[in-house]
Amino acid sequence: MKLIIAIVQDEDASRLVSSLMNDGYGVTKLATTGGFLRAGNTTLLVGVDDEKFDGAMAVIEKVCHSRKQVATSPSPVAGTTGVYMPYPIEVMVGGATIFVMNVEQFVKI
Ligand code: 2BA
Repeated sequence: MKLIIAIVQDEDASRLVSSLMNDGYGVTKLATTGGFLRAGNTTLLVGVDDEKFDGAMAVIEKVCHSRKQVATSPSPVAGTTGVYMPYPIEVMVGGATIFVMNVEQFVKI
């Protein structure tokens, strides 16, 4: 058995949960925040039997899209003023950031 930890954009999360559930996967949804953008994203925990792993990954790949987002970054100190001026930078986020772990034990009591 494997545990898929998938960090996805909020825009994709609802459809992804529905698609996984419809295909018979168990899903836990967590509200999370990205360290770089400091913006909300969604982390899904999906425990899957080995033979269903590829199917789950295919669903994630199908549903999650990459998008441009604008982050604000501080500029170098402007001249002699000592003032940092924020300026926008564009980053490409997603489709999904995925960690896969082997599950030693799965217990439901
Ligand atoms: P954030 O940390 O908010 O990052 C959002 C996007 O900003 C990233 O998209 C990437 O395109 C860009 N980015 C992140 N760190 C950067 C940096 N130091 N310099 C320049 N650009 C940077 P994704 O790579 O698709 O990541 C989406 C979200 O997945 C991340 O949101 C974070 O919540 C999570 N994530 C990504 N890599 C991770 C990792 N190694 N460990 C834990 N979480 C991770």
